Amino acid sequence: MQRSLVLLKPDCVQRRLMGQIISRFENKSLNIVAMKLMNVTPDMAKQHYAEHVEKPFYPGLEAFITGAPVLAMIVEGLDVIAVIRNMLGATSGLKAASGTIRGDFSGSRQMNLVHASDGEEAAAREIALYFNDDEICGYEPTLTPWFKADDE
Ligand code: FUP
Repeated sequence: MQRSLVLLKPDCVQRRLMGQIISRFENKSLNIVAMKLMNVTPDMAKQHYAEHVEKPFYPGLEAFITGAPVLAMIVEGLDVIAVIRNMLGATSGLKAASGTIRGDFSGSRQMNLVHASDGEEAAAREIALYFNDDEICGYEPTLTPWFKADDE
């Protein structure tokens, strides 16, 4: 099992799309093991987007991500990092394929609704940035035998 840090960004919260996005993850049989509504501080934003801090678009990105609450989640599943990135679609909602979350709901490069970790190292770093260990509620779904075969 793998874990990914997912943020429903301020545009998702403000546009009342949280339920629809969470439903997509539940429909895919993914396991939500932590969740909290929170404000991202400028300091957290700089840590989260460390690779982008020097880029021209960073000030706007920080203002956006700190401008209203986010819903932070840890989502668990087989190959969940790649599975969720595929569900999100391309970074820009203008380029994301129809049927993906961004393709269906976003018409913007910045306001693309959802963040998800892009690799195992990023997932570990981002999970530690947003959650304490005692906020993570791992559990075995009782439907596991109907979600996947024993050898998967
Ligand atoms: P992603 O991994 O899909 O979140 O995308 P990136 O790490 O490339 O970018 C991080 C965030 O910066 C994206 F959610 C959108 C935003 N961004 C801009 O606002 N302008 C840009 O030119 C590029 C990215």
